[in-house]
Amino acid sequence: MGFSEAQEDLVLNSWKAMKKDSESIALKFFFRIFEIAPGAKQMFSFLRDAGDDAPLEKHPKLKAHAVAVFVMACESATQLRNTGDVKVREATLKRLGATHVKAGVADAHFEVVKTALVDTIRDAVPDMWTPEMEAAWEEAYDQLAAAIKEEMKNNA
Ligand code: HEM
Ligand code: ISQ
Repeated sequence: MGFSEAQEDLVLNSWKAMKKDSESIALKFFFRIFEIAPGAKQMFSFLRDAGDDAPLEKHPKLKAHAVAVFVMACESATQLRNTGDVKVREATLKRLGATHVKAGVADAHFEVVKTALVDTIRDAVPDMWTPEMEAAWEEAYDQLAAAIKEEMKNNA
């Protein structure tokens, strides 16, 4: 499937609308992942190290990582529209492959994170939300996930 300029716009415009609330959106994204897959919490070293009752919103890495997922999906949308392919910068991809292998992330987790991402966006911009917007985010995410999974295989 080709990725059109209209699809890129759907992704970029909704992210633009969410950006000012990226702090609370990052938290919601995280909580949604743990609602769907409670066991995933154990994989995040910065949560383990902090102890069970440390408030999640105090974790500096949490917001940065969550926002990075959104930003990378946006970059993926732009690349898909421009070239029909997703190329993550090699150094970044190597790091992501290594981090995720080390954390014990499996293929099924990528579906969990995709659902959490889509749920979070739908909640954040309900007035903009359309099936076309959902499909555009899913395609951008899937292509990005495929690049990371491929690198994870090389790392295993
Ligand atoms: C760490 C992005 C999928 C779990 C990270 C980091 C980024 C990131 C940017 C920060 C560390 C680094 O840069 O190496 C992404 C993207 C994904 C994705 C773009 C999909 C397209 C997943 C999935 C899981 C997951 C499916 C499983 C639930 C983790 C964990 C860490 C991490 C456990 C390490 C946190 C730590 O212990 O420091 N991810 N991720 N990620 N991610 Fe993901
Ligand atoms: C890291 N990888 C995937 C999803 C995430 C969501 C929130 C914070 C960090 C993450």
